[in-house]
Amino acid sequence: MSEFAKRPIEPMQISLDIASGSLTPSGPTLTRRLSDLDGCFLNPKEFQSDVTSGNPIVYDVISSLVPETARELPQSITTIYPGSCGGEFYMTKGHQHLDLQGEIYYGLEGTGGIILFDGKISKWLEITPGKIGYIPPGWAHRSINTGAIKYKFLAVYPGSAGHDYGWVLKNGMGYRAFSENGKLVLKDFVI
Ligand code: PAN
Ligand code: ZN
Repeated sequence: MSEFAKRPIEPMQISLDIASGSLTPSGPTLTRRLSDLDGCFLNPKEFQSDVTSGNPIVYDVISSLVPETARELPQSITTIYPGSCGGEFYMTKGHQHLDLQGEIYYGLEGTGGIILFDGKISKWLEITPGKIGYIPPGWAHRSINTGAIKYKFLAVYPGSAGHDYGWVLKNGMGYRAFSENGKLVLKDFVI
């Protein structure tokens, strides 16, 4: 233990309730409404109109008590609501890790996936319950709900990874995920 400036968190058991998407014990919950995703959707008119007429919740993220500090492995549950804005499926903001470290997602409920972009190459990984999505270091990632019910997944990531949202605004996200007759259609992301 001598190499640790401060003792890491104690071993702990965490209960995951998939139906409610909750962790016990849990840390903070972050709720993102449509207005928090300004600049993410392609169609500004549809975006503004949906914000004005109800500003729905797009997703929430429940964190465990494990701190976002070096050497720890925090977890979170993301729940993305079903829906679309201007024909694009509801999505997370998307980010690159400030410190380029990998991450694991594990599908819990619903149907969705991850758009991954390393600045040149774009990938899509479908995530359904029981599927693990591996995000290698250096791949920006954005999650999409492609189904008609809530899409939930567990994320486990290095505590020192950090979240760089500006990277996506500057470099784009590789693909956009459109709903055409309820089916996923990926189109190139044009900056
Ligand atoms: C996830 C994401 C979570 C929300 O825990 O942070 O799904 O997405 P945004 O952070 O892009 O809004 C993760 O990838 N953590 O590293
Ligand atoms: Zn991440």
